[in-house]
Amino acid sequence: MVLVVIPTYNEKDNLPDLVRAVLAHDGTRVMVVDDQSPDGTGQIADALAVEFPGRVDVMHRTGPRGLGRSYVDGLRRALEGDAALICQMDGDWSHDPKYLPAMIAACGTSDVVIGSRYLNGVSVVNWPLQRIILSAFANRYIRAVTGLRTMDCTSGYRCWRREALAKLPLDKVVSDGYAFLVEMLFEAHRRGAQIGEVPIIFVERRQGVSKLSGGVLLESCLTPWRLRLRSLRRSPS
Ligand SMILES: Nc1nc2c(ncn2[C@@H]2O[C@H](COP(=O)(O)OP(=O)(O)OP(=O)(O)O)[C@@H](O)[C@H]2O)c(=O)[nH]1
Ligand SMILES: [Mg+2]
Repeated sequence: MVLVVIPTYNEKDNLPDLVRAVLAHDGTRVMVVDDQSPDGTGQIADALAVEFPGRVDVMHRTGPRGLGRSYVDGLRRALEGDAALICQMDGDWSHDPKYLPAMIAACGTSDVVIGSRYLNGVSVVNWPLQRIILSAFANRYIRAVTGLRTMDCTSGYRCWRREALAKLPLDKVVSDGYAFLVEMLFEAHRRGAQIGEVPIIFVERRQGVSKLSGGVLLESCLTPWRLRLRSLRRSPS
């Protein structure tokens, strides 16, 4: 059984079709991790759970919201169940469920499989040029600093063998957002996990409003270099 964990915050227009598209693949289940979305996504998820008994589970988080936190809670709950494979997927259609079969198949030879935007050049639709450059740069930077060889370290579309996921110190992961994804991958790599990648075409969200800014990424990736540059410029002349 494959469990697909989908964190949501204000995805009411995306969730019903997305869940149906996931469940169209045999042997899949969905866990929605909602952070009390003001738009009522949580109730829509509950209705889907009624519509698909035993195949949709909903976690209503309370307390501080956050994507990283939601993943930690959702993946922990997922590990309590009996899924052999546990996937992570955004709820805004950027991660098309049509790639699930290829990712699931690749788990035959990898401990974790990334739905990768950067295997054949750049496969991103609807991103402004500066965001593509930023993301590509960030990935090179991450590879150089961490020793990871993965082409797309910041993709949130992933499929884990449960044993590989269970080895991660999920409760110790501190970062949120993209850094959370990199940290998870790095911890898996350190534990000897075989990391695979399957090409996907990433399409920027169809509906709704983005909640994560590229600024977060920009900041965490550029700051060390900016400081270095500044200290060079300010060296005594
Ligand atoms: N549970 C939960 N989910 C969140 C939160 N913030 C974002 N999400 C969900 O996480 C997924 C990714 O969020 P996005 O806002 O699309 O972030 P992104 O894809 O990095 O940014 P864009 O490219 O601008 O869409 C979506 O399914 C969101 O609904 C949060 O605080 N809590
Ligand atoms: Mg998105």
